[in-house]
Amino acid sequence: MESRGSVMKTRLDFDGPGPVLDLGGVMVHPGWLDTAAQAAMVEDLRAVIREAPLFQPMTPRGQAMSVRMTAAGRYGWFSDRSGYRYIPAHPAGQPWPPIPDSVLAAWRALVSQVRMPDCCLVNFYTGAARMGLHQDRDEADFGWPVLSISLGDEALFRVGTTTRGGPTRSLWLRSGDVAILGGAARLAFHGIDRVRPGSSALLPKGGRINLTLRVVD
Ligand code: MD6
Ligand code: FE
Repeated sequence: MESRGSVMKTRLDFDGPGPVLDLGGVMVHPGWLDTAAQAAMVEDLRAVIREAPLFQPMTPRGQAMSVRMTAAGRYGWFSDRSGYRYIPAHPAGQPWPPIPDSVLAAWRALVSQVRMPDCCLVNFYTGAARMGLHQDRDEADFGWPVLSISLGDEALFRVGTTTRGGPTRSLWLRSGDVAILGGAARLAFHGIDRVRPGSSALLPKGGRINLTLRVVD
């Protein structure tokens, strides 16, 4: 049993695609996207953000989240004083743009060629942003995994069990890594403790983008 808060060291000198890492049932594919694929995806995401600008959600308790967000697909995830939920349009009113094919390709390769995700949540982290431990449980069917893609600066990803307060393990996610929360780990608590500013050259102004693809309803 790993001690609480241990950081996996095995992948620190790892570069490029290779074996899948199992972080408490969360499957991590290091370097699944090569640099060219990452750059192409960022271009597609720039178009998404032009149509659906990043916004800063409020938690139900009324605090601004440190991560800025937007979305693509039939639904986007949203939070305000009324709670967490999926909404069919950007808060400014326009429909969410379609999920780029470059992003869907990862889902097709790793999850399903039949059922496409309903939502691609786009999270943008500056150096100070973090994401507290949470479960992704606003979707109707936990039989579908959540697929996550990391782009830009490295981030310390913490994964626990399905019970709050259980033991956790951590891993630095790098640009191009893909993580899948599925099966018994679908409802695992997880979060981002911090990002490492300047650790990637992918985004000219720095920062980190995390995409999560979900089947919503
Ligand atoms: C992040 N990720 O990597 C936060 N959720 O910035 C998530 O919250 C997440 O990585 C569901 C599935 C995979 C994830
Ligand atoms: Fe999550």
